Amino acid sequence: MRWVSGMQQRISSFHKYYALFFFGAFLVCLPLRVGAETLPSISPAIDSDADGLSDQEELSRYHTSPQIADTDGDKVGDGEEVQKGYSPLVVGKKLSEVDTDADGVMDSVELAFGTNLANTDTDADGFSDSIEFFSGYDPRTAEPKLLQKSVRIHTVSQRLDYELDGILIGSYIVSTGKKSTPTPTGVFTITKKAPRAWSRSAQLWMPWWMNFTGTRAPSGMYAVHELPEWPGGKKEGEKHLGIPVSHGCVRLGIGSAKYMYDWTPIGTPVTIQKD
Ligand SMILES: [Ca+2]
Ligand SMILES: [Ca+2]
Ligand SMILES: [Ca+2]
Ligand SMILES: [Ca+2]
Repeated sequence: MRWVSGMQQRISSFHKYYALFFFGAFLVCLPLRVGAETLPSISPAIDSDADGLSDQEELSRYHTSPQIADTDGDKVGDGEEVQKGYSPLVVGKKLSEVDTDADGVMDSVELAFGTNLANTDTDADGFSDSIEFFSGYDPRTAEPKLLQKSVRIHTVSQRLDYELDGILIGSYIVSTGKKSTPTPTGVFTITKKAPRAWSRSAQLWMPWWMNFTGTRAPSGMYAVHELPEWPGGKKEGEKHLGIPVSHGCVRLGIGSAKYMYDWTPIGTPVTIQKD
Protein backbone atom coordinates (compact mmCIF):
# COMPACT_ATOMS: atom_id res chain seq x y z
CA MET A 1 0.00 0.00 0.00
CA ARG A 2 2.81 2.34 0.92
CA TRP A 3 4.38 1.60 -2.44
CA VAL A 4 1.09 2.20 -4.29
CA SER A 5 0.47 5.49 -2.54
CA GLY A 6 4.08 6.50 -3.21
CA MET A 7 3.48 5.75 -6.88
CA GLN A 8 0.27 7.76 -6.85
CA GLN A 9 2.09 10.63 -5.26
CA ARG A 10 4.80 10.44 -7.90
CA ILE A 11 2.20 10.30 -10.68
CA SER A 12 0.26 13.23 -9.29
CA SER A 13 3.41 15.30 -8.85
CA PHE A 14 4.39 14.32 -12.40
CA HIS A 15 1.04 15.64 -13.60
CA LYS A 16 1.56 18.77 -11.61
CA TYR A 17 4.98 19.41 -13.20
CA TYR A 18 3.54 18.57 -16.56
CA ALA A 19 0.76 21.12 -16.13
CA LEU A 20 3.22 23.72 -14.86
CA PHE A 21 5.47 23.07 -17.82
CA PHE A 22 2.68 23.60 -20.33
CA PHE A 23 1.41 26.67 -18.52
CA GLY A 24 4.96 28.06 -18.56
CA ALA A 25 5.34 27.23 -22.25
CA PHE A 26 2.00 28.94 -22.91
CA LEU A 27 3.18 32.08 -21.10
CA VAL A 28 6.48 32.05 -23.02
CA CYS A 29 4.71 31.56 -26.33
CA LEU A 30 2.07 34.21 -25.67
CA PRO A 31 4.22 37.26 -26.45
CA LEU A 32 5.68 35.42 -29.47
CA ARG A 33 2.20 34.71 -30.75
CA VAL A 34 1.11 38.27 -30.19
CA GLY A 35 4.35 39.44 -31.79
CA ALA A 36 3.83 37.18 -34.78
CA GLU A 37 0.31 38.38 -35.25
CA THR A 38 1.28 42.00 -35.18
CA LEU A 39 3.98 41.49 -37.80
CA PRO A 40 2.73 41.49 -41.39
CA SER A 41 4.92 38.47 -42.27
CA ILE A 42 7.96 36.61 -40.90
CA SER A 43 11.09 37.40 -42.84
CA PRO A 44 12.48 34.30 -44.55
CA ALA A 45 15.93 35.45 -43.41
CA ILE A 46 15.10 35.03 -39.71
CA ASP A 47 17.63 32.85 -37.87
CA SER A 48 16.06 32.03 -34.49
CA ASP A 49 18.98 30.04 -33.09
CA ALA A 50 21.66 32.31 -34.65
CA ASP A 51 23.58 29.39 -36.19
CA GLY A 52 24.02 31.03 -39.58
CA LEU A 53 21.15 29.15 -41.29
CA SER A 54 17.75 30.78 -41.65
CA ASP A 55 14.72 29.05 -40.11
CA GLN A 56 13.44 28.46 -43.63
CA GLU A 57 16.68 26.81 -44.77
CA GLU A 58 16.76 24.62 -41.67
CA LEU A 59 13.18 23.43 -42.15
CA SER A 60 13.06 22.95 -45.89
CA ARG A 61 16.66 22.34 -46.95
CA TYR A 62 18.86 20.97 -44.18
CA HIS A 63 16.17 19.36 -41.97
CA THR A 64 17.89 20.67 -38.86
CA SER A 65 16.23 22.30 -35.86
CA PRO A 66 15.61 26.05 -36.31
CA GLN A 67 15.58 26.33 -32.50
CA ILE A 68 18.75 24.36 -31.71
CA ALA A 69 21.99 25.83 -33.07
CA ASP A 70 23.79 22.48 -32.89
CA THR A 71 21.25 19.88 -34.01
CA ASP A 72 23.49 16.79 -33.71
CA GLY A 73 25.07 17.97 -30.44
CA ASP A 74 28.71 17.65 -31.56
CA LYS A 75 29.57 21.17 -30.35
CA VAL A 76 29.79 22.55 -33.91
CA GLY A 77 26.91 24.76 -35.04
CA ASP A 78 24.68 23.72 -37.95
CA GLY A 79 25.80 26.63 -40.16
CA GLU A 80 29.50 25.97 -39.61
CA GLU A 81 29.08 22.24 -40.35
CA VAL A 82 27.27 22.88 -43.62
CA GLN A 83 29.87 25.46 -44.65
CA LYS A 84 32.69 22.95 -44.07
CA GLY A 85 30.87 20.13 -45.88
CA TYR A 86 29.91 18.23 -42.72
CA SER A 87 26.49 16.84 -41.92
CA PRO A 88 24.66 18.84 -39.23
CA LEU A 89 22.55 15.72 -38.59
CA VAL A 90 25.19 13.01 -38.02
CA VAL A 91 28.26 13.43 -35.78
CA GLY A 92 31.64 13.19 -37.53
CA LYS A 93 30.28 12.52 -41.03
CA LYS A 94 30.64 14.60 -44.18
CA LEU A 95 27.55 15.46 -46.21
CA SER A 96 28.96 13.16 -48.91
CA GLU A 97 28.93 10.25 -46.43
CA VAL A 98 25.36 10.65 -45.20
CA ASP A 99 22.16 9.54 -46.94
CA THR A 100 19.45 10.79 -44.58
CA ASP A 101 16.51 9.24 -46.44
CA ALA A 102 18.48 6.11 -47.46
CA ASP A 103 17.48 6.49 -51.11
CA GLY A 104 20.98 5.88 -52.48
CA VAL A 105 21.63 9.57 -53.16
CA MET A 106 24.05 11.20 -50.73
CA ASP A 107 23.02 14.39 -48.90
CA SER A 108 25.78 16.41 -50.64
CA VAL A 109 24.34 15.49 -54.05
CA GLU A 110 20.77 16.19 -52.95
CA LEU A 111 21.78 19.64 -51.65
CA ALA A 112 23.72 20.46 -54.84
CA PHE A 113 20.82 19.31 -56.97
CA GLY A 114 18.03 20.80 -54.91
CA THR A 115 16.24 17.53 -54.14
CA ASN A 116 14.85 16.79 -50.68
CA LEU A 117 17.39 14.92 -48.57
CA ALA A 118 14.66 13.65 -46.26
CA ASN A 119 12.19 12.49 -48.92
CA THR A 120 12.98 9.64 -51.32
CA ASP A 121 10.66 11.05 -54.02
CA THR A 122 11.09 14.83 -54.08
CA ASP A 123 8.61 15.53 -56.89
CA ALA A 124 6.10 12.87 -55.75
CA ASP A 125 5.78 11.39 -59.25
CA GLY A 126 6.10 7.78 -58.06
CA PHE A 127 9.74 7.48 -59.21
CA SER A 128 12.33 7.75 -56.45
CA ASP A 129 15.08 10.39 -56.68
CA SER A 130 17.60 7.59 -57.12
CA ILE A 131 15.72 6.09 -60.11
CA GLU A 132 15.45 9.55 -61.66
CA PHE A 133 19.17 10.29 -61.14
CA PHE A 134 19.90 6.96 -62.84
CA SER A 135 17.50 7.40 -65.76
CA GLY A 136 18.32 11.08 -66.23
CA TYR A 137 14.84 12.44 -65.55
CA ASP A 138 14.62 15.60 -63.48
CA PRO A 139 13.90 14.51 -59.89
CA ARG A 140 12.73 18.05 -59.04
CA THR A 141 9.70 18.13 -61.30
CA ALA A 142 6.95 15.62 -61.99
CA GLU A 143 7.13 16.67 -65.66
CA PRO A 144 8.99 13.96 -67.65
CA LYS A 145 11.95 16.21 -68.38
CA LEU A 146 15.19 14.50 -69.47
CA LEU A 147 18.41 16.17 -68.33
CA GLN A 148 21.80 16.09 -70.02
CA LYS A 149 24.12 13.36 -68.75
CA SER A 150 27.86 13.90 -69.09
CA VAL A 151 31.13 12.27 -68.05
CA ARG A 152 34.31 14.09 -67.04
CA ILE A 153 37.66 12.34 -66.68
CA HIS A 154 40.56 13.88 -64.78
CA THR A 155 43.90 12.40 -65.90
CA VAL A 156 45.96 13.89 -63.05
CA SER A 157 43.74 12.91 -60.11
CA GLN A 158 42.72 9.68 -61.95
CA ARG A 159 39.03 10.23 -61.42
CA LEU A 160 35.89 9.83 -63.48
CA ASP A 161 32.98 12.13 -62.56
CA TYR A 162 29.48 11.66 -63.89
CA GLU A 163 27.15 14.60 -64.02
CA LEU A 164 23.49 15.33 -64.57
CA ASP A 165 22.58 18.80 -65.82
CA GLY A 166 26.21 19.78 -65.21
CA ILE A 167 25.99 18.86 -61.51
CA LEU A 168 28.34 16.24 -60.11
CA ILE A 169 26.39 13.21 -58.91
CA GLY A 170 29.15 10.62 -58.47
CA SER A 171 32.85 9.78 -58.91
CA TYR A 172 34.99 6.71 -59.45
CA ILE A 173 38.72 6.11 -59.40
CA VAL A 174 40.20 5.16 -62.79
CA SER A 175 43.47 4.28 -64.52
CA THR A 176 44.17 6.26 -67.70
CA GLY A 177 46.98 5.96 -70.27
CA LYS A 178 50.62 5.76 -69.23
CA LYS A 179 53.13 8.39 -70.42
CA SER A 180 54.03 6.58 -73.67
CA THR A 181 50.35 5.89 -74.54
CA PRO A 182 48.40 8.78 -73.03
CA THR A 183 44.62 9.14 -73.03
CA PRO A 184 43.75 12.02 -75.39
CA THR A 185 42.30 15.15 -73.84
CA GLY A 186 39.35 17.08 -75.24
CA VAL A 187 35.63 16.57 -75.72
CA PHE A 188 34.45 13.22 -77.10
CA THR A 189 31.20 11.30 -77.52
CA ILE A 190 30.22 7.77 -76.52
CA THR A 191 29.42 6.22 -79.89
CA LYS A 192 29.49 2.43 -79.31
CA LYS A 193 29.00 0.05 -76.41
CA ALA A 194 29.67 -3.66 -75.94
CA PRO A 195 29.38 -5.78 -72.77
CA ARG A 196 32.70 -7.47 -73.60
CA ALA A 197 35.08 -6.34 -76.34
CA TRP A 198 38.30 -7.91 -77.59
CA SER A 199 41.34 -5.73 -78.28
CA ARG A 200 43.32 -7.15 -81.18
CA SER A 201 46.24 -4.77 -80.64
CA ALA A 202 46.58 -5.39 -76.88
CA GLN A 203 45.34 -9.02 -77.01
CA LEU A 204 43.00 -8.66 -74.04
CA TRP A 205 39.32 -8.58 -73.13
CA MET A 206 37.68 -5.32 -72.07
CA PRO A 207 34.42 -5.88 -70.16
CA TRP A 208 31.74 -3.14 -70.19
CA TRP A 209 33.37 -1.35 -73.11
CA MET A 210 32.21 2.14 -74.11
CA ASN A 211 33.99 3.58 -77.13
CA PHE A 212 34.44 7.37 -77.17
CA THR A 213 35.32 9.15 -80.40
CA GLY A 214 36.29 12.62 -81.56
CA THR A 215 39.32 14.51 -82.76
CA ARG A 216 42.41 12.34 -82.09
CA ALA A 217 40.11 9.45 -81.12
CA PRO A 218 39.02 7.50 -84.21
CA SER A 219 36.26 4.93 -83.96
CA GLY A 220 37.21 1.81 -81.97
CA MET A 221 40.45 3.18 -80.55
CA TYR A 222 39.72 4.50 -77.07
CA ALA A 223 37.16 3.38 -74.52
CA VAL A 224 36.05 3.44 -70.91
CA HIS A 225 35.96 -0.16 -69.66
CA GLU A 226 36.50 -2.49 -66.71
CA LEU A 227 39.98 -3.69 -65.70
CA PRO A 228 41.08 -5.89 -68.63
CA GLU A 229 41.36 -9.67 -68.72
CA TRP A 230 43.91 -11.79 -70.56
CA PRO A 231 42.86 -14.81 -72.62
CA GLY A 232 44.14 -17.18 -69.88
CA GLY A 233 41.63 -15.67 -67.44
CA LYS A 234 44.02 -13.42 -65.52
CA LYS A 235 42.48 -10.06 -64.62
CA GLU A 236 44.36 -6.85 -63.95
CA GLY A 237 44.41 -6.06 -60.23
CA GLU A 238 42.42 -3.24 -58.62
CA LYS A 239 45.70 -1.87 -57.22
CA HIS A 240 46.36 -0.27 -60.62
CA LEU A 241 43.36 2.01 -60.19
CA GLY A 242 44.56 5.51 -59.42
CA ILE A 243 47.77 5.00 -61.45
CA PRO A 244 48.02 5.81 -65.19
CA VAL A 245 49.10 2.43 -66.63
CA SER A 246 46.71 1.79 -69.55
CA HIS A 247 47.35 1.76 -73.30
CA GLY A 248 45.17 4.89 -73.60
CA CYS A 249 41.78 3.59 -72.46
CA VAL A 250 40.12 4.62 -69.21
CA ARG A 251 39.94 1.62 -66.86
CA LEU A 252 37.31 1.36 -64.16
CA GLY A 253 37.01 -1.12 -61.28
CA ILE A 254 34.67 -4.07 -60.89
CA GLY A 255 31.16 -2.79 -60.21
CA SER A 256 31.83 0.80 -61.20
CA ALA A 257 32.42 -0.20 -64.84
CA LYS A 258 29.07 -2.02 -65.06
CA TYR A 259 27.33 0.89 -63.30
CA MET A 260 28.74 3.42 -65.76
CA TYR A 261 27.91 1.12 -68.68
CA ASP A 262 24.27 1.04 -67.59
CA TRP A 263 24.12 4.74 -66.71
CA THR A 264 25.71 6.14 -69.90
CA PRO A 265 23.61 6.29 -73.09
CA ILE A 266 25.08 6.44 -76.59
CA GLY A 267 25.67 10.10 -77.42
CA THR A 268 26.87 11.10 -73.94
CA PRO A 269 29.65 13.72 -74.07
CA VAL A 270 32.93 12.77 -72.37
CA THR A 271 35.34 15.54 -71.42
CA ILE A 272 38.89 14.43 -70.68
CA GLN A 273 41.08 16.99 -68.97
CA LYS A 274 44.36 17.31 -67.11
CA ASP A 275 42.39 18.08 -63.93
CA1 LIG B 1 19.18 28.84 -37.65
CA1 LIG C 1 26.56 20.03 -34.95
CA1 LIG D 1 19.26 10.71 -50.05
CA1 LIG E 1 10.42 11.47 -58.33
